[in-house]
Amino acid sequence: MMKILFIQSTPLSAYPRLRGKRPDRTHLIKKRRLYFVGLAPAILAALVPDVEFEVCLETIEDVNFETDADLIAISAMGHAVIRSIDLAKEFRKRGKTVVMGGYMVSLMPEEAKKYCDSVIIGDGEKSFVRMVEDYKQGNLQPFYDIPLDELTYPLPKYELLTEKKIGDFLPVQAGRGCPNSCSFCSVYCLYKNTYLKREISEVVRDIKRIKALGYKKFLLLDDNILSDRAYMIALCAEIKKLGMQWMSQCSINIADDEEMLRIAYDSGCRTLSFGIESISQESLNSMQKAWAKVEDYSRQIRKISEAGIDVSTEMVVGADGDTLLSIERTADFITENKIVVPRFYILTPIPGTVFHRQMMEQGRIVNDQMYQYDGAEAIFQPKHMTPEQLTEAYWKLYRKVFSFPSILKRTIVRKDFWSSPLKYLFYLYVNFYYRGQIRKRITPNII
Ligand code: B12
Ligand code: SF4
Repeated sequence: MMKILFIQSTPLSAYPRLRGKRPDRTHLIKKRRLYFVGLAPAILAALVPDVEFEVCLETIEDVNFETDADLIAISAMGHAVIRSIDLAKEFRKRGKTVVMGGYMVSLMPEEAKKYCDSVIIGDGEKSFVRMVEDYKQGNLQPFYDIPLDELTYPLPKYELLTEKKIGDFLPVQAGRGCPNSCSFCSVYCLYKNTYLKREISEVVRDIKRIKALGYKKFLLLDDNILSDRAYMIALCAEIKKLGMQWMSQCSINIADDEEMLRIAYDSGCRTLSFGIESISQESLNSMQKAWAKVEDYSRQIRKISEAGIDVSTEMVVGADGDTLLSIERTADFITENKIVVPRFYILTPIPGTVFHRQMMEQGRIVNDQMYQYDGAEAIFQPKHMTPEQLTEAYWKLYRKVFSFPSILKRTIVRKDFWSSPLKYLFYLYVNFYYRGQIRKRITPNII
């Protein structure tokens, strides 16, 4: 029987553990537990049931270079691609056939192909099956890019994930893509404005399986579950029957749709993450995100919280409207709005995105070593500061948001603490965990 080893590589930390040393990017980020796991290996394994499929999540497991697998399949997210390339080189040195896929290599297939035998561009559902067939026939092609006209796949092999040290929830996906066009976004870059959604019965099948495996929660991995309102309403109606809790991400405009908020909560939605990006409207406008309104943020966050759904946020610093002062004030915004799990990145022009093209055209890229683009260091010339000032302002912001006073105000010193003490104590734990990451200058998003 043919055997595939699938590896989800881990990123390299930009900074060594000891403070004060120069960044060296040789330190693999390792964790005892990976709370959020991706769905790609479970789907790919299900697509080729006649193949033995082994999964290595490198953040929590070591790669077995002595494997007897015939084919090494490596996935790459963002800057972890540099580790994927190192792995590809090492396996090829050992005489293995290596294929790569995932978001990052889909944005830079020609570059990725230099290091492996074959690259899958975009969705893998059709391409991967063809690739495995071709491999068996000794006819592997350099690139596979078979677009999907509908999104459908067999029941993911969740057992490949449940045996690992992961969180108390499993991933499900209802759709891919997003109708918005934010200039920095890899999702927009791959899917443009399309939204591929699965049959609701198929999504429900997966959730039922998760429930049967003993889980009470799931993570809906969609980029924006609000992409199709009617679909979301119909999906929530089915999810509600299953009595599970779930979390996901969507655009903050859900706050202005009371009916949708109620339906989501009733179906078990308890946490939503929002890419609110910036407290500068000028910055939002510069990112093709003018539909988001800073003046509405506080009210919207309150509305969502009042509906019983916890708010987590993702923000970027360094866009054209940002100043050193606005970045500093972002910390106050987070504390005042009691965001329980805030995350930040330095705005980064990922090759392939509209923002990258803009920065190239304007001659503002100051570091063209794309493998260093980890969202924790400025690599372009911001409008109102130097790149070095931006990097420093970013870490200062993180330190302030994860200072003891801010952590306490956002988690346990709040009026609604006694409504759900265990939940807020859990958030307190997550905040302390993040604080530890920040002290090592690791962007705290890999848990
Ligand atoms: C879950 C998730 C995580 C988890 C899990 C990571 C893990 N180690 O398993 C956490 C939260 C830890 C995480 C961390 C990071 N993530 Co992440 N993550 C996701 C998320 C939300 C879902 C991934 C998923 O399962 N999707 C569903 C599956 C089915 O889709 P898929 O992964 O694209 O896989 C399909 C195809 O791409 C293809 N495929 C994928 N891999 C491979 C490999 C081979 C060999 C083949 C043949 C095919 C193939 O087949 C699949 C079926 O079609 C995506 C957003 C998204 N919607 O996908 C972001 C996303 C992939 N992450 C992203 C980033 C940037 C990161 C970080 C680098 C963030 C950071 N700055 O630190 C880190 C890197 C961590 C790492 N180990 O590499 C970006 C990637 C952008 C880019 N240009 O690459 C995304 C797209 C988010 C975004 N909107 O920007 N992430
Ligand atoms: S709303 Fe989110 S997923 Fe959609 S294009 Fe903007 S950043 Fe990307």
